[in-house]
Amino acid sequence: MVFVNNRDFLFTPVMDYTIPAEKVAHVQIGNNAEHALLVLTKTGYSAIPVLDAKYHLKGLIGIGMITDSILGLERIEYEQLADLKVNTIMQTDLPTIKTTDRFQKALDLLINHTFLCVIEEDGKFAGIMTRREVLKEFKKYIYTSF
Ligand code: 4BW
Repeated sequence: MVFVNNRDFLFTPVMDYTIPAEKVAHVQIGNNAEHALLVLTKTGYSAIPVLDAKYHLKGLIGIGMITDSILGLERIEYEQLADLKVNTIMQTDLPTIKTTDRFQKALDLLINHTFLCVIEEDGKFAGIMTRREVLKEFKKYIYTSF
């Protein structure tokens, strides 16, 4: 991507920076917490999207949410993992951006969130935009502009 030396990049489409859905680790809403913990541990990510069978975004699940849900009074109750469904412990109030949004909106949100889920007009999950991808673009911009 080539930027001129002005603020044009703020208005570029978010899809230019989006990791496509097929490359994003996710779990299904009906999965149990044990499966989610397995995916999180194997991929090394601290949080990943939760999708339904039609690939619509439903929430986010993270290691902290899982641990918190099985925290007993004196110990972590691992035996509960198999019976807990992802939809009962996931985070549902999450910021999202649309495929038609501009970079500037995502940039503002990425200050407080490590990644943003990108959705199509009908709610279908299109991918994620991460701080890493944005920093990589900024680096390219700075190195080629000054
Ligand atoms: O497996 C990894 N590969 C790479 N290349 N980098 C990783 C990996 N795991 C972590 N990282 C790095 C990235 O720089 O650590 C940062 C924090 O990871 P996180 O949050 O706490 O697991 C990563 O920063 P990022 O690329 O800007 O990603 C921000 C967040 O986006 C991650 C994770 O929650 C989510 N994420 C990123 N790529 C993902 C993903 N979730 C699912 N699938 C993916 N492909």
